Amino acid sequence: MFKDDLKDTIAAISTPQGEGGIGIVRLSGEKALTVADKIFVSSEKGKPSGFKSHTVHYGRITDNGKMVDEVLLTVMRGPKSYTRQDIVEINCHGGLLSLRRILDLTVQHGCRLAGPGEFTRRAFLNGRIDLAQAEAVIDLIRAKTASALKVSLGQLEGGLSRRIGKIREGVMEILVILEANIDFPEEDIRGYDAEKISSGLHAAIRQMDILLEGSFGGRILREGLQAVICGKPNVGKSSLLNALLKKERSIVTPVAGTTRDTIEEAVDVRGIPVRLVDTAGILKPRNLIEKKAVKRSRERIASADLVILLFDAGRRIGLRDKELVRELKNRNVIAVINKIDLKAQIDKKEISGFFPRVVELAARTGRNLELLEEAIFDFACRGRALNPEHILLSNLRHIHALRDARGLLEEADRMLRGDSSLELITQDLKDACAYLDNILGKDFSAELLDKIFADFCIGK
Ligand SMILES: Nc1nc2c(ncn2[C@@H]2O[C@H](COP(=O)(O)OP(=O)(O)OP(=O)(O)O)[C@@H](O)[C@H]2O)c(=O)[nH]1
Ligand SMILES: [Mg+2]
Repeated sequence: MFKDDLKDTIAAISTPQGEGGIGIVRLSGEKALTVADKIFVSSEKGKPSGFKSHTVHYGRITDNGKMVDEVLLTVMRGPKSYTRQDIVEINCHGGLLSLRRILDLTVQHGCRLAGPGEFTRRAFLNGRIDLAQAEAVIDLIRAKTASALKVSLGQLEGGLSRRIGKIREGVMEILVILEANIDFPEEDIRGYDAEKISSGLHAAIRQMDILLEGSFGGRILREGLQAVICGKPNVGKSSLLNALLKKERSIVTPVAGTTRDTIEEAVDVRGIPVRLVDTAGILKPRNLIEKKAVKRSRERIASADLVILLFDAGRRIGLRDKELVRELKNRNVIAVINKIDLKAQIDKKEISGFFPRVVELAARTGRNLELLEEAIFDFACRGRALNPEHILLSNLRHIHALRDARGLLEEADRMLRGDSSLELITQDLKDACAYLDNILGKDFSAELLDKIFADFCIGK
């Protein structure tokens, strides 16, 4: 388990591994400036510990008088810095060796290597940002589309935190009234105030619902929509994957059973990040390889947000197709009739009887591909515009916590209308607040922080 020691001065390479125009070594902590004093020389008067905050200085990093690299050094004194501690950033040439040597030097002079996300963790622990904002940092780095980036920027700027804070405030106000009533039961405020309390609870629940409504889209923008292409062998699944990706990623042949393993690729469908999966055709396995291939296909189908079920326009619907239709009856399916360039044998009406959304296209030529893209986009938006400006909730941890808090408020409301004791009701409200606090990180455990920051890159 990670142990926070904010007294340590931490150091890390903050730019990606590999060659680059510039690379950055970042230090944070009370010794950042004195360590910089020991390794930085310049023609300017004074040393980093004497430099003004938020200034950049040209010079060299040296090791025992020998030059290591030519650099620009930035000084940011706490509390006006990312971590609220003194920060030094050394911009050097972006070769791995130069970066490593500078990092080594900082360690020799008293820094400790930073853990994943430890700079952001400090920003949180020192109260510059709350936990939801800290989590937005990694989402921002990982964002795959412009819309996903907008959502995480909104969270980083505190949009989600403010909304959660407001809901919490509302719940706290109710708690205060109820607790007063517990303390002074003789002044029976229950009759009249029950109305007021109930309307307060409803207002909080409504606010939660607004956030939760956007969360489907938010989660998709954050994690990507997993869409699995499936169907009988040879219907053109791999051709469709390639067409959507606009590159020859999957092997396509006229031989049934070409694809054996699942193939996953990311694609941007009108701003929606989609994780597209090509699967092996569902067939009656003739050998162990096919058995494993079909098993894998089924696993991917089971975990998909959206299933793209392919049919071959040039063939009648067969037993296997029907089997798949039955299996997928209660799932989110877009039915695709592929190979519309061929003479139609398939009964389209039968398919639209199974699934409301049917798209006809030719994967080989790309004809009508835009109709499928539209259908995927519509599914992700669920009939509403997926407007990143209105989405604040995207992280599964936040979604679960908010749902749990909502459940407790509903229960409290039910109890209020019955004759449950006020103690029980207030306990529910307190627990609901605890869930909300958990989102913002007002109450946290080292384990939770470890779990969240383990996903971060070192140096962030
Ligand atoms: N006429 C026509 N043929 C197509 C179309 N799309 C794919 N095909 C052909 O159908 C054959 C099978 O295509 P694949 O994409 O390999 O089919 P698959 O569903 O991935 O097949 P398996 O991996 O074996 O399950 C190939 O010969 C493709 O060129 C289309 O729109 N029209
Ligand atoms: Mg294939």
